[in-house]
Amino acid sequence: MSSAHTDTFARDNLPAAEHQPQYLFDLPELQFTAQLNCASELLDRHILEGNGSRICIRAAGLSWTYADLQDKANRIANVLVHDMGVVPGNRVLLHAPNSAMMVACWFAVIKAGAIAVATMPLLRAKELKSVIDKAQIRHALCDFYLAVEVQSAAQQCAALHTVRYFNDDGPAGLDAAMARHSAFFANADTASDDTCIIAFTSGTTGVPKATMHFHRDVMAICACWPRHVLKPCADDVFIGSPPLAFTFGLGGLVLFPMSVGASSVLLEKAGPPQLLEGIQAFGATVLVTAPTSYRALAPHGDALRNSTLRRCVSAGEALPAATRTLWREATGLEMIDGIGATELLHIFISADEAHALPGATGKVVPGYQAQVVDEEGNPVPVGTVGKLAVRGPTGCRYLADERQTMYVRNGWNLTGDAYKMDAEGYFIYQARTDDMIVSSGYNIAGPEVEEALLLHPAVAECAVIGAADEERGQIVHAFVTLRAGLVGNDALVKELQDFVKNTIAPYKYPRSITFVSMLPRTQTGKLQRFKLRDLA
Ligand code: 3UK
Repeated sequence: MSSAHTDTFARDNLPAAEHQPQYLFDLPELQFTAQLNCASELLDRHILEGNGSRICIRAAGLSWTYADLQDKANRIANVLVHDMGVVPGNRVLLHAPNSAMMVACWFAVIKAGAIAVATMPLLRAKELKSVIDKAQIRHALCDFYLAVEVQSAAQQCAALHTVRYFNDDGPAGLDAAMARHSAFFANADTASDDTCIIAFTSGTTGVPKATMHFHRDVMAICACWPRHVLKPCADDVFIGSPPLAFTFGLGGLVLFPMSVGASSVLLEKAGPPQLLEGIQAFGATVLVTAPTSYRALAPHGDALRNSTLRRCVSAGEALPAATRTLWREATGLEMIDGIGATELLHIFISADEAHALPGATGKVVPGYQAQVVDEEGNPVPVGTVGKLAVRGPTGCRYLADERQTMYVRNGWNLTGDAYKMDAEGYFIYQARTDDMIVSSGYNIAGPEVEEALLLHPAVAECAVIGAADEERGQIVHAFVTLRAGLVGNDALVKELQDFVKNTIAPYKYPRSITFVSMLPRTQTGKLQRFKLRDLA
């Protein structure tokens, strides 16, 4: 295996071999060649196989074939190498909403053997600066529409010296530079273990961690969950909400559709109204979004029931059984839940429609192994709550970060989730390990109380946390948003409390309930429980 990286930053900052997880490559589809550039596999291959005229990306007023995307990506790769001085191994910042140009830039970076560092479009200069400093970034490709924050970050980061904007009509813009360059580009001959993406975790607290993923990792995630669970075909039309800077979005909206020659609809804004409109306008067949988005879309079930939609993927947060039922009753469609993590790149426990078990995430995805362990890392008996441990072809490699030894223990990735496994091998989510509520000595998982509350017709959304309490250590405190037209009062508090007591073990009921108009969430759709803890 010979690395193409003349800039050895990524390799120099990998965790020591003994701190990396154990990797599994047992499946025949996980046999990778020593030299591998994932852009050749996901993009150029389709043109070589005669499928260049198939649609690859669609967006409002835009339709690119695979050949179109290759043309753009090759031109941008030439701009990167010849105008901007990018060499293999350099990190390139990508900052844009989900769009066709964002995807072209991503492939250009990969083709050049550089490392794509995609960032959420809502990041402010201060947050961009921490990404730029941590990944030591000198080059950036950004949407002109986000130029203000990027320029302000660039002023504070001396190292960032070349920034090109797309959607900038001026002579210095990326589009003008692309026109001056050839549409041919010979991809860098990267090693399968050359890093090609650095993904920042969307952690709800603390300093963001940078995870490093190789060309082979990108191909490995395409060979595992989509191939064995989602089973997409070339005629599928993907649509969804997660940003491409979130690996849930990168996989679900770019890598997986392209791995089978399908197409993807990219929406710059992807709230429930835009998703609904997009599904209808583009004839989408696969929807990729988070549980809250399914709850918000459910009232439009009739429109969706008669649409082209056939598969619905939920990840990022636990899918409450009540949401699964709501969606099935509204649309006639069973959901595909899956737990993934930035550290493992994508989904490793999931179940297809036929194997879905309400309240469970699913079974381990072929290619991965998972177990529930105790504090010492020993497997616990079936039905016992413990820490989720996973290993497979992908795994955690933090860039120069002491937290590596917390995430990887004895070769297993510890995701920070409390789970139990049943006798059939279904994994049942409890809570984040640090979110378990301990009240009067009882362990209570907030999501279980949330599940119960969601079954009540007045509840639109809810979040349950442990609030400090002198007598009991912690008490169960629920934040509830009500369905349109309803008002919260003491009578409703009492009604919800009684409802929970009648649904699950009474000691788990929320002793305190606050009605709120909305719940705090990250840009990846995750509940920010720490913000609620501060409130409580
Ligand atoms: C939680 C889930 C229960 C869980 C992600 C799909 O979410 C992704 O990555 P992040 O690094 O967060 C990882 C953590 O999120 N989680 C995600 N999915 C589920 N909990 N059920 C689920 N279905 O705490 C996990 O440890 O932001 C998801 C694909 C790629 C991803 N990066």
